Amino acid sequence: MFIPDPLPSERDQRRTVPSRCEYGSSERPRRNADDRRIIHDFQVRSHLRVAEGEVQTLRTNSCHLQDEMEMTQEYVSQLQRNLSSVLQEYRHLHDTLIPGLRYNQNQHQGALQVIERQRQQQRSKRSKLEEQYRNFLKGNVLIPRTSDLLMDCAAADQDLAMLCPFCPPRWRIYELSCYLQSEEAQNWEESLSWCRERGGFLAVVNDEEEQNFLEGFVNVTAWIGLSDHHREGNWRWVDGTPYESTTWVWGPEQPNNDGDEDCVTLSPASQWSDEECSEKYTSVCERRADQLSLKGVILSN
Ligand SMILES: [Ca+2]
Ligand SMILES: [Ca+2]
Ligand SMILES: [Ca+2]
Repeated sequence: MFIPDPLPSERDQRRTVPSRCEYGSSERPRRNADDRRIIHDFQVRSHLRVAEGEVQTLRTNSCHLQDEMEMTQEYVSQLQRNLSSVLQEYRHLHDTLIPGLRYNQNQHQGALQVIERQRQQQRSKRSKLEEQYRNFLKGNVLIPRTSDLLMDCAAADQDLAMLCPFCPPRWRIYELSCYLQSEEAQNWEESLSWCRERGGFLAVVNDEEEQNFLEGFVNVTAWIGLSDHHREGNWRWVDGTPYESTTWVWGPEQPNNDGDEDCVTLSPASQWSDEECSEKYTSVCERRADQLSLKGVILSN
């Protein structure tokens, strides 16, 4: 029986799968190479698995980072909203509350000033009440100095006796004298009598202060109590006051005895002039003020 040779291809195929026993000593290197390739492939696959794991880890981390970034952005947005709200509240406080507080502060300061004034007034009242109480304990009577009659009162001595100068009706008080100007014009002798009839004398100018008062007191030219009709150039005051002891307030070029001028006048805001005694002028009279003694009285302002 004929058995044909297998086709080369089949033979080769058969050789590709040799039995373990078919390997000769010459095929051992090929086997080592295959082993290395297998080992290499195994190592590559292992590295690939590790790499795939690392890639997966990176993906996971990347995802977490993205989540954290989104949370951070949301947090930043929340902070911005909070900051905007705070700024809005600050503007509201600055525009409304702070001016209101300043207004209230000014109101309070004004109220404090009023209270301080009232406090000072109360202290003053208390001081006066304490003074009144001390005077009450001493047996003194306190009278307010509200009447014109009491305006010139002054304590006379240490016993607190109060002397109050006063004038008759229509007379004007100045220091401790009273003054009255007539309405009718008369000669000097008639004026002298007119004043005596009223308890006074033609005014005697004792000093510059009295002269200043009289210049403001008279409203028209008036006789005063000075003359040299007894002897030319020998001036005498009607009350006996020495002429040399008083202030001389002659006007310009006076006295000039023009003709026969022996009596003296005083004019508003002006000085003395000698005139003829027969001329007619008003009279300015003077008298000492009466004085009322008030013992045990203290005047309060
Ligand atoms: Ca006088
Ligand atoms: Ca004369
Ligand atoms: Ca004259």
